[in-house]
Amino acid sequence: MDSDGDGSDAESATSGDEYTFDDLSVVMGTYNEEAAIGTVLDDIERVTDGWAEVVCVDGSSDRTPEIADQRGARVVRQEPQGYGVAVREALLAADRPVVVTTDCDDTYPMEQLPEFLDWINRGYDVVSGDRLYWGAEAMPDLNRWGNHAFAALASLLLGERVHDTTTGMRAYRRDVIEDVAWTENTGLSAELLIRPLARGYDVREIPIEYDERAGETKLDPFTGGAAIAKSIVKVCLEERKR
Ligand SMILES: Nc1nc2c(ncn2[C@@H]2O[C@H](COP(=O)(O)OP(=O)(O)OP(=O)(O)O)[C@@H](O)[C@H]2O)c(=O)[nH]1
Ligand SMILES: [Mg+2]
Repeated sequence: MDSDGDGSDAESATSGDEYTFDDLSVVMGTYNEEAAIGTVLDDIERVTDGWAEVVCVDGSSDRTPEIADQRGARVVRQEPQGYGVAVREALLAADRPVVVTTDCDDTYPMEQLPEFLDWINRGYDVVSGDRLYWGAEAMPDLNRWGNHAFAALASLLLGERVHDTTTGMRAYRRDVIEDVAWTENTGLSAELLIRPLARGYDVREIPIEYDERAGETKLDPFTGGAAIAKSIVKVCLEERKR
């Protein structure tokens, strides 16, 4: 992976026309996020001048889907079955050649969408937002320690240093999404980084800002953390056997 700033791995791979916001889908799982969804969708609209497609896979019992629909997002209804089930569906529902994931909780910087697109245009297949680079002070301590531990575990098993395995904000070329069979639920975010890296795709981590969450968390840090650790070990071992 390249995160040293010179872009040496992938820059030469760029060819043809560059992707614009017209080529971008921003996708998310949404589960009772009425405190945040208006701001998140307004930010995407403002930053991309209304050009990006937005897909919300929604399991809410509050007004989240109505707010999303009013703001022009494509809303796919789904029984709540966990983070990964929703985000996988959202990734596969996206129509455009570049797909960015986010959480719908106003933690991730939509202002950095142009940077993500820029790194894809430089030839990277996956661009991963590293929340820990700037310290992630807004993150609860337990989550921050857990996220450092997940990154250490994944780095050890992959034989390559990764810094934030559980970030919710990444950009992917559509081919990557379509070429891999995704299996994890709570651990999907880690899987979405590990399998492309293990298969030789060009992956780059970039520093991102991370804000305090609006609304209630949907993740239990203990059961969720255990599920993520298990997914990291399982996915790394599966990739070694391929
Ligand atoms: N449709 C759907 N969305 C979900 C489900 N579980 C979580 N989500 C969404 O997935 C995203 C991630 O969930 P979060 O609660 O933010 O999890 P987290 O980022 O690990 O935890 P925080 O640090 O509290 O933000 C949010 O946009 C949720 O609304 C689900 O079962 N169904
Ligand atoms: Mg979140």
